[in-house]
Order: sequence, then structure tokens, then C-alpha cells
Amino acid sequence: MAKHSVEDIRNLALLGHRAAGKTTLADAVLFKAGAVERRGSVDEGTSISDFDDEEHHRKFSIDTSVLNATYKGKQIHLLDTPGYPDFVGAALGSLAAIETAVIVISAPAGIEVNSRRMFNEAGKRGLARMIVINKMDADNIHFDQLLTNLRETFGKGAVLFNAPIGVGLKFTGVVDVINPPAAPPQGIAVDLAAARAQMMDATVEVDEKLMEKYLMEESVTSEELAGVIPKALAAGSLVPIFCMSAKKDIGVAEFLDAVCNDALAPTQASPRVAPPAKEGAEPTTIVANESGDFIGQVFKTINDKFVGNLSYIRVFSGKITPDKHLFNSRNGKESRIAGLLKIQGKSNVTIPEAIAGDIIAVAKVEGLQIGDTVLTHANGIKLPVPSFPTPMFSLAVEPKARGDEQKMSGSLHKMVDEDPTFVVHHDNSTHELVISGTSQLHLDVVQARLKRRYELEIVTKEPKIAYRETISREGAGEHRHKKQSGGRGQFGEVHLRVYHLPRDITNQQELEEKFANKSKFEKMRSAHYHAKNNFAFIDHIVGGTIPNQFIPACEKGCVELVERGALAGYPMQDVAVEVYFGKDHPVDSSEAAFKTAARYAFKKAFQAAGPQLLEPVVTLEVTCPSNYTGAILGDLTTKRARVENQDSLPGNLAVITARAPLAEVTRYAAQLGGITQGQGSYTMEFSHYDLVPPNVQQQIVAKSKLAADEEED
Ligand SMILES: Nc1nc2c(ncn2[C@@H]2O[C@H](COP(=O)(O)OP(=O)(O)O)[C@@H](O)[C@H]2O)c(=O)[nH]1
Ligand SMILES: [Mg+2]
Repeated sequence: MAKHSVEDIRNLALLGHRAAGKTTLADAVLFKAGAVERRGSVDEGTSISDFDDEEHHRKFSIDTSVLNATYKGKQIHLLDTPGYPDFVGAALGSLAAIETAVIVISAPAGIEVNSRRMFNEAGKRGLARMIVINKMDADNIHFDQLLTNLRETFGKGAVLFNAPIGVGLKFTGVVDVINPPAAPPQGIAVDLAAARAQMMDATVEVDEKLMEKYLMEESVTSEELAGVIPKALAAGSLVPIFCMSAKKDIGVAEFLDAVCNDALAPTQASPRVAPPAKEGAEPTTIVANESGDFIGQVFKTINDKFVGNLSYIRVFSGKITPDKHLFNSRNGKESRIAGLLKIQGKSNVTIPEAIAGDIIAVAKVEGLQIGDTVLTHANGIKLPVPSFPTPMFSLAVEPKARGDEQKMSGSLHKMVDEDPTFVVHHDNSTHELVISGTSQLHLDVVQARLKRRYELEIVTKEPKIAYRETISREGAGEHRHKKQSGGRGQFGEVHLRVYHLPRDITNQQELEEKFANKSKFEKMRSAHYHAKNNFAFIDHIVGGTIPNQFIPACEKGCVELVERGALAGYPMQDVAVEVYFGKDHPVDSSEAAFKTAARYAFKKAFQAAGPQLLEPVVTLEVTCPSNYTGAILGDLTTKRARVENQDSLPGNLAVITARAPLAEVTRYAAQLGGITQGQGSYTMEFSHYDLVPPNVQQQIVAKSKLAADEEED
């Protein structure tokens, strides 16, 4: 990397709705900065940023691509993110690596769902935000209205930094609002003085002295303004707006200048903070300078037969050279680095060092995951791991060709490592392999990639809903397992009780504080917490009625049933088992016998304790033109949904927030499309598990395999 200092670095992500022109802007920036010889184009399939086969084929971004350019002495790292909500994982992941979020909006389309979402996500993370109004050259632009909407949606801090000369076909350039030309050209689409006043209001607010000066109507110099802009950006009170046509290369140079002058250097942004390593210790504020210990965080990984195994790292502190070892803070593993890479889309070059602020990649370092903190000195620092929405769209999968099971599972797990919104799990109740993603489109892309990358074809089936089982009251059960089949027999007898375990318990310590203690279970000997199912096993055996060596087997038997379920074949949750009595036989007792006895005793107790099914409930946020509100609400009522909020947005849009059982909305994408003629969009996130109404429960139980009683084994 050409030698640059931390102050010279600018890290940006381009975010927003699909087709706003993010990738076109990225290609324009690379070309303008001389980072590439030929300008890439999404329409011609030559984009430097959208380089993946799948992206060429579909003509939109699927992954975040990492790009870089030097411009006027500044080292710019640019992340181009996908705009489809289906690939939100990649966009959210990029936020962990940057200082400045650039929300790109299409002038004719206006503010769309994903622009609002990304603006808010960037705000939550304390990032600086800028807005680009792109496609200023297109037809059907109502610029005044758009600006009003922007300020209503994103606040009064959203102010023009440059103003368009002409709109649509007549859009020929932009003028600077901070330093307006002495003789402004004809055709400026806004009142320049008013725009400047708005810009001043939003900027001087963070500096008392300057504010006073401004209020006293003394003149504020552009140097003084430039001095406070980074502060106002970092505080989130200023959101500069830039107008451009990325495609026609109008306004791109002015935007780049502003990036160099105003976007935050790593040293100017609110620093990242690592939580305390031990209880009682202090959190660590990470200082962006070259001299500290090296601290980096993985924000993206890829394992592709063409690109190889790459982990993308944002350096937050210190400096790294290729001779160093990387220490993974999550698992303590240390690995050699084969080389440090600077990334340009699909190509890369090796570099001799990287410093705080840089965005780089390392090749072939096994086992790095998104969110991992990497160090060169094991100093215990762990940066917070970004969180991602739980994927809610599931399909059961099988390989098309018999015998490909192993290959399929291996390939799927590689995809899981790369994509935080893609999950693979084996459903113990159905013995199916289930993949989950954000949507049908997301899983279509996964399927296409499996085929291209690994020559693997899979078949998919209807999504299964992950119901859970629980109980509504206490219950008791006992079982004697006795078999005599010549030679040594089997004998074990277990008596137990079951309880509802409060959902707010999340670990062993809370279990002991709130539930499993001697005030409730007088002679309790031990209690074990199983976080996965919020399940507890309590050993309350008195006088050795079950010998100590068989207690673990009893626990195993219970845990088996927790996974298997006892009502309709779904895993249990929020249940505690108290084993309090039993019998053994000096010769015939065995671990296997007690395991079976415990499992059956548990099953009987569970069935006597008012078993109930729980279903996943999701939060839906539907955005649509207001005139469809009635139709959407009407449809939601047929889906057992509870509408929680209804709001209107500028631009005659409505937002409806509702909670609905997942089982009712697995096909919502297509249904909403039908109701709104493709103009509605929605996000769906897991909310919680809730009781299934009795009539629905009856149907599910009747259909389940467990209805036929299993044989005792
Ligand atoms: N008229 C016009 N079209 C543009 C402009 N920028 C991008 N486009 C087109 O909009 C479409 C989507 O662009 P793309 O860069 O892929 O958008 P992204 O999804 O935000 O990355 C492409 O057909 C581009 O050629 C612009 O400034 N003006
Ligand atoms: Mg794109």
C-alpha cells in the first residue's frame, strides 16, 4: 500500500435500495480516481464491483465487494453493498468496517424501504452518514418534493452540500452550497441562499462558539465550517446530501472531493469499544493509531474455488506485516499469514503492511469467522460481534444425486461461514436437512452457487415450521424398564416430576438463583442448565434410590426426549425435570436401562402436564403506497396477525407493523406482491415463540408421526 497515514484514510460503504446506482457509482469512483483503466458498467457486465458470475447473470449485487482508490492523497476504501433486503446480511456486515455510510437514493424512485433501514442501522452504530441523490438525469423527478421527503424522513440535519443545475435531461452539473459561486449559473433547482442557511443550521450546532457567531450574523468562513463538519458528522447531527448522475459522470468528482475533505478519518470517528474481558474490568476504547497493539476484526469471508479462501479484515489499531502470526481472540488459535492483500473486486495485490484504518484481506487462514477479533498480541480484546436478523425462510433439502449427502453438507457449511443470514440445521424430529435464509430469492442464489461452485444440485421441499413443545402445569411420571431375555437382564426405575421453567432464565447461575435451589428442592444435589432448549435437569435423589453412577444416564435419557418431543415430535423448551426417586437391581441395572426408564418417565410426566405447542412468531414491517393499507390490513386479519402500529411516511407511503405466526406468512412475498401490484415490500424478523391456539394444535398433533405411539426400545 502506498504509504499513507491513518488520517488520510476514508472508509465508506455504499448502501440503499436496489438499483439506486450504488455499483455504478463505485465503478465511476474507481475510474475517476485512476484505479482502473476502463470504466466498468453493470449493464455491460463489466463492473469491477459486481464481478461474481451470479451477479453478472442477475445484474444486481449479491455480496459486498471491497474496492479501493487513492484520490488527492487520500486512501479510500469503498464497500459496495447489495440493495436487496434478501442480502441484508452482507450490507449489515459492511457497517462493522467503516466510518461513513453513504446512502444512495434514486431521484425518480425516492426514498425506498432499504434506504431508510440502512440509514437507521448506520445511526444505531454511531456512524457518520451521507446521502447521494443519484439518477438526477432521469425522467419524472420532483426535486422539491424529494428534498422535503428526505428532510422529513432523515431529519433537519439532512442538508444539501451541492445543488443541481437543472433536473432530468437538463441536469448538467452541481454547485457548491458551502462556497457558492459568485455568479451562480442559470437553472439551479433550489434557492441557493435557503439551502446554505439550512446547511449552516445543521453544521454550526455542534460548536458553541461558531453557533454564537452565526446567530450574531457575523460571517463564518469556509475554513471554520470545514473545521466543524467532521464533528457534526460524527455526532450524527449533520447528514450532507450530494446530487449526481453516476452514469453520466455528473457530480461524481464533487462528491469525491467532499469524501476527501469531509468524510471521517478513522481518528475522527467515535472509536470502537471492546467490552471488558472479565467481570469488573473496564471496557477498552480502541484508539486508531499505528503505534498501538494490532487489533482487527473480520467482517466478511469467502471460500470460493475461483477466489480461494479469503478473510476480509478491518484494522482498528496498530499495524501488521506479513511475517506476523494472527491470534484469534474467540478460540485462542494462532495462524501464520500467507500474505496481506489489498482487494479490488475480484483481484488483489500483496502489500507489505497495513495500518489502523485499512481494509485488507488474508488468504488461507482457516477458521476465521465473521465478527472474529484478530490480534498479534493475545491481549484479551474482543470486539462486539455484529448481530444479524434471524433467517426465517426455510426449505428442506436433499442432493439430486444419491450419494452426494456428504458433499452437500460440506458445501452448505462453507456457504454458512460466508453468509451470516444463512443457516443449515438437521431437524431431529423429521431427519431432514433444513436450510434457512431471508427469502426464496436468497435461497435460489445459494442453490445456483452450489451448482456453479461445487457442481452440486439439490432438490428442495416445502418449508417446515419449527414448532416447539412445552407444558402448562406440573406433572409427575414414573417408569420401570425391565427386560429379561436370557442371561443378564435390564432393570431401572425412575420417578420424576416436571415443571414449567421460566423463559427469562438464560444460564446456570440464573437457574440456581431463580429456580433450582434448596428453598424449592430441599435436598437437591445438583442442577444442570441446557441453554439450547431452556431445559434444566435436577438431581433430587435421597438415600441413593438411584445409584450415583446412573444419574448421568437419567439426564441423557431426558435430554434425548427434549430433542425428540413428546407431543408432536418437536423439540421441547422451558421445561425442568426433577428426578426424585428410583429403584435399581444389583445385577441387572445398567446405564442403558436407566436412560430408557428416565425417558419414559419423562414422557409420561410431560403428557400429564398439559402439553402445549409453541410456534415462531415474526414481526412484519410492511411498506406500501397508502392506498393499499386497507387491503393489507384485511389480508393480515386472515393470518392470525396482530397489527401493532400504523404510520405514514413522506411520499404517500404507509408502514404497518404486525406480529404474525410464521406458519401463516411463509408465502407472504408473493401474496403482498399480488395485493399491491408489486409496490409493497416488507421485512420479517423472528420475534418470539407463542402458544399455538388449541384448534390449530389439534391439527398439527393429529398429523404428526408421534400420534402413533413409539415402541419401547
Ligand atoms: N439514468 C441513470 N441510470 C443509472 C444511474 N446510475 C445507475 N443507473 C442505472 O441503474 C441500474 C442499476 O444500477 P446499479 O449500479 O446496479 O444499482 P445498485 O443496485 O444500487 O448497485 C443500472 O441499469 C444502471 O445503469 C444514473 O445516474 N442515471
Ligand atoms: Mg449494486
